[in-house]
Amino acid sequence: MTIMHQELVDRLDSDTFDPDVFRAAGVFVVRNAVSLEVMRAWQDEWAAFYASSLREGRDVNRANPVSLTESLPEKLAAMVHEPAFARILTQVFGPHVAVYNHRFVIKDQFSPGKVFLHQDSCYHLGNLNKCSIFTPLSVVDAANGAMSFHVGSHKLGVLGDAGEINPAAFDFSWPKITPELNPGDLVIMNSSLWHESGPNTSGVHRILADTIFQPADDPTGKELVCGEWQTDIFYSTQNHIRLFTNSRILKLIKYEKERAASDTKATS
Ligand SMILES: O=C(O)CCC(=O)C(=O)O
Ligand SMILES: [Fe+2]
Repeated sequence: MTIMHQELVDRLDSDTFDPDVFRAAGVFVVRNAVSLEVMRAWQDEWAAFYASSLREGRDVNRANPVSLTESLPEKLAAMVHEPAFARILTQVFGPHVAVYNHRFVIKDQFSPGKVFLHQDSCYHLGNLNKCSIFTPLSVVDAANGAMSFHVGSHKLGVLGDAGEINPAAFDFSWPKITPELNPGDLVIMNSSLWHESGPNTSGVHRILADTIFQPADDPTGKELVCGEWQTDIFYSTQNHIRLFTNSRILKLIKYEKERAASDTKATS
């Protein structure tokens, strides 16, 4: 039996993770999942890292300003091994789980803007069976740019291009939720789910870790979280353009080069 939309919205926010609700909703808010002691250690580490390496200015990624490019200190890189994640993930993926990517997405004075409506799967390599766990190290609310999730939208799968989704192009819509989060809460999201976020207007830093997990049989896995590796082959997702002899991106680069060359000719 399928669970109806309003019932799903009511059931996807709880102290207890429900894998059936997650499968139907594509998103689940787990309250009080990580102990405050663990959270405090991560927050202290973040505060020290921010003060020493980020506060005076940082290398903002032009394609995705909220995505932190600076490499994380060891304690924050090791967040992926928090047992609270494995307890949730084994209910989604089974006993063998690996990390696809671990990064921070932040809204401070250098990247306060909104993030357009999109899904993540179209940016991923390997198998499509992936999900993010968002871990708030700060309070997250509409005023500092909380994320919104379109409940159930993952059911459409991958939409065939990467970029801003036009919800008006569909003759149905999804309930949109914008959960307020406190440190200790987690959001788990199917990577095909549509999501977006508003600007940070309060100035209170919005700090989220975004860790993408997947079954351990995926050859793009970076680190094992629990169980055993289920693959003998691995490849790096770094600079994936190099994996093609010809592609959409390579064509765009070629056209861009040709255009720049003809612009130079025209002005000389
Ligand atoms: O930080 C946010 O609000 C969303 C970031 C995001 O969805 C992404 O980078 O894919
Ligand atoms: Fe995203």
